[in-house]
Amino acid sequence: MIPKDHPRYESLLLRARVVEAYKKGILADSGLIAHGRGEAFDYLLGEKTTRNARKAVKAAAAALILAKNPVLSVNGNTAALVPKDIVKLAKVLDSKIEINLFYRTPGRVKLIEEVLKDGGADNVLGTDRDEKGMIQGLEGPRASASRDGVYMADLVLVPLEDGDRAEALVKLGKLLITIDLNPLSRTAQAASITIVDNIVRAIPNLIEAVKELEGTDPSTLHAIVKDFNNQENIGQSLKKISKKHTGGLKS
Ligand code: PTJ
Repeated sequence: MIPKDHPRYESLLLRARVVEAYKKGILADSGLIAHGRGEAFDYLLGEKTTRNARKAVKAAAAALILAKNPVLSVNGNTAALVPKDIVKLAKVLDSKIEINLFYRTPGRVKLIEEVLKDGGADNVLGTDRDEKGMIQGLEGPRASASRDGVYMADLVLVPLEDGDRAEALVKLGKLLITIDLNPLSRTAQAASITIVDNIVRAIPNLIEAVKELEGTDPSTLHAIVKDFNNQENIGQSLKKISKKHTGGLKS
């Protein structure tokens, strides 16, 4: 039981959730390590959504609304932390959800499918029942994607993604949106839109942004996407970290 007045209450609550998901078999053991890395960056960023993360969310929402065939990719960490919100986002966008695991096992796929269905998903792609397409440049189970999902998608939202697969998806011409607390990760650098924020804040913010932008004319949406500069936005996250911890000293 975590005391509510603990200064790191929220952070400890998330830790407890990933540990529980690991014990249930939803989260990969490496998912715990990945979470720790994310936690460190979240701490450095002040554990709040920054102004530049909000900008990235707005651009991501506009791109998701414009996409013809968007797919939300779900891994163990996403299923552990935001299963219901992912389903909500898929519903407001009318998009598909696909399980894509780096450490793929039939058992984890089944458990994550159950978690998403319990969260309200009607259809979940990426299970072993799907017809598969192979993503060029990758090997092993990581290379396969659902033919009706990521393989055919024009836009993929891949939170907490491994760098190799992110780069391979970009090479296939897909618009890649990621959520990654590490602004320097290969995935953050490869994506067209990187939301440098904790997934537990980014997905609810995306739902709100999609609702706000719904009904906006496509030319305005295109302009929002075009005006967004990912490198500049990532640079602002890095500046935020250094300012926060050096009092803004210039070196
Ligand atoms: O469930 P699987 O088998 O698909 O495996 C998932 C992991 C995350 C283990 C796998 O994809 C992996 O090894 O990823 P990486 O390369 O460690 O990248 C994860 C990235 O997510 C890192 O840059 C972390 O900083 C970031 N991260 C971790 N927790 C969060 C996060 N970003 C946003 N919100 C978080 N809560």
